[in-house]
Amino acid sequence: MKRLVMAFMILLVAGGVVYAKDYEMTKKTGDYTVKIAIDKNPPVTGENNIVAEIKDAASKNVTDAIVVIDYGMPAMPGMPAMNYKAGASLKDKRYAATLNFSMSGPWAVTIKITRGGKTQSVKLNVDVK
Ligand SMILES: [Cu+2]
Repeated sequence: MKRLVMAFMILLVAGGVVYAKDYEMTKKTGDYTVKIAIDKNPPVTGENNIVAEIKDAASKNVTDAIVVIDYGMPAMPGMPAMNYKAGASLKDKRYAATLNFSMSGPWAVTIKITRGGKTQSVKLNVDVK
């Protein structure tokens, strides 16, 4: 029996390696808690799908916001600063967008949440492979 439990645990661990988890993080801005997930871990050059779940102070899903994601890279030798914008659309109570990283390296991603005429944002730094 002990051996069976052991084998099952090994399977679980091995399975975890095969099915790598999303790139996930939780950030706060004002009353909002924003849970962010990117479907590539690590994020890669090209298209990456990002979803942001926004909850208010009462832990209720925010579904009436306008969410825009700004992402870019500061200027570097031989490359001017790059800045892109992606509008997010609501899917399953989460805001979804596709980010297209044109090169590897450090990218700054800002999620802007506008609701009731007020904009709040969360920032994250993504190391693109
Ligand atoms: Cu660059």
